Amino acid sequence: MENQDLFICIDHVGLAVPNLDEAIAFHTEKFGFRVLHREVNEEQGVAEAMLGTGTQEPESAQIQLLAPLNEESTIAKWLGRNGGPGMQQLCYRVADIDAVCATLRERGLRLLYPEPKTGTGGARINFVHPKDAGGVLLELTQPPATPTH
Ligand code: CMX
Repeated sequence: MENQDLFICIDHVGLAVPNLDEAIAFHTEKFGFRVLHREVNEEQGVAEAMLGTGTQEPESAQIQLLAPLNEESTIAKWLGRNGGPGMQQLCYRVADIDAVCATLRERGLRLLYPEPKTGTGGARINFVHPKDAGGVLLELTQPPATPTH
């Protein structure tokens, strides 16, 4: 892939939080964000909410609140290591995740999954290992409505 075809935009920033309802209350009451979407993703071990200003159509970069479903959750582990809530990931939106993953692999970066898994709203997702992305866990997401070709 050509460099200009890799990423569309920043899709969201993911914040790890111990309690989803408390974090939603904080971000809506203090910052005026609106809850645009909520779901539980058992495979990822998270209860999550997507927040935005609600003033743009389509909504631009969103805030993703990620709370652990159990102690084995990646988010529980992250919260324990970090000592509390914080920024767990940065997510880029892509149009063709298979092509992007193949290109990044060719460039020597480690993708966490051999094939994309299911993320927010049925998106296809994968992650670049934080050690290969400047110390940031980098998610790639292809929203369901995005044509692959
Ligand atoms: N950001 C930056 N660095 C991170 C990190 C993160 N989110 N998570 C781990 N690391 C670092 C650790 O600090 C550690 O660094 P050191 O070796 O210097 O201490 C290194 O990566 C390896 O850590 P680890 O304990 O061996 O690895 P983990 O078991 O914590 O797993 C990772 C790390 C990235 C493989 C795991 O978090 C993962 O699979 N993430 C992808 C899935 C995910 O995050 N799901 C929740 C969100 C779901 C969604 O967005 O929909």
